[in-house]
Amino acid sequence: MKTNDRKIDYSLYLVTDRFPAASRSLGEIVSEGIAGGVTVVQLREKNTGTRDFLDLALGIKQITSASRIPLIINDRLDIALACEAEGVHLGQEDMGCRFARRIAGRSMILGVSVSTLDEALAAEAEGADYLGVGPLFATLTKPDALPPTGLDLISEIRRAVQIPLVGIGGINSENAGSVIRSGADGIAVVSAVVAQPHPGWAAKLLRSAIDQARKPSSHSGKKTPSSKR
Ligand code: TZP
Ligand code: MG
Repeated sequence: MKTNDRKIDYSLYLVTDRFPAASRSLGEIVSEGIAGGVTVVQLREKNTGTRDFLDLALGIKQITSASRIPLIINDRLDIALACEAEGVHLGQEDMGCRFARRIAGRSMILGVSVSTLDEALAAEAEGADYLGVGPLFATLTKPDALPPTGLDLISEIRRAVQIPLVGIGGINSENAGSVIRSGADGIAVVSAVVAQPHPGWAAKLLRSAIDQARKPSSHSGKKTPSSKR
């Protein structure tokens, strides 16, 4: 299937991390998260050897495929291709989008992390399918994260690019609505699902915050910064 030809629902984008998951398997967390309303899963492994990463990816792919949820692999285009993931997510220090596209072909979803308007414009020009914008708020999950950008960055990028935007960094059910109201198509979370005792319930709470924020009445008279797609 050419995943890129169908519209991806970026509403609740789960990024995995084994550290806050404690003793729970990522498979359990992903399954429960999907049952609670996760719409995209990104497998993010920073310290895992290639063979183990691929094994894990193949296992998670079975879970996401069964629910028709796109799987995105962080950093590693080779792993994404090998496990037939729907996409790969690239940081500013990973392979540039233009080159990734040459290898990956048209059908693979390419996501790029951005922390500035210039990075967003460059990624869109290079053919990114969506942008991860942040860190919006302080986060303990990514020790090398840049200082929080705040929500203005989302609004600024929303006005300048047409591809979907996913806010990331320190997002929870309390602030998720503000991210959506600032113009994001979705929220990406690690600890707000992975570190929770009940990931499915945590996902449900986030989904209801997103749904609530999309209701016109929740903008208290403010115009919705609408996506130009
Ligand atoms: N990229 C920017 S912030 C971040 C990543 C992977 C970590 C987000 O984790 P959390 O727990 O949702 O703040
Ligand atoms: Mg990266």
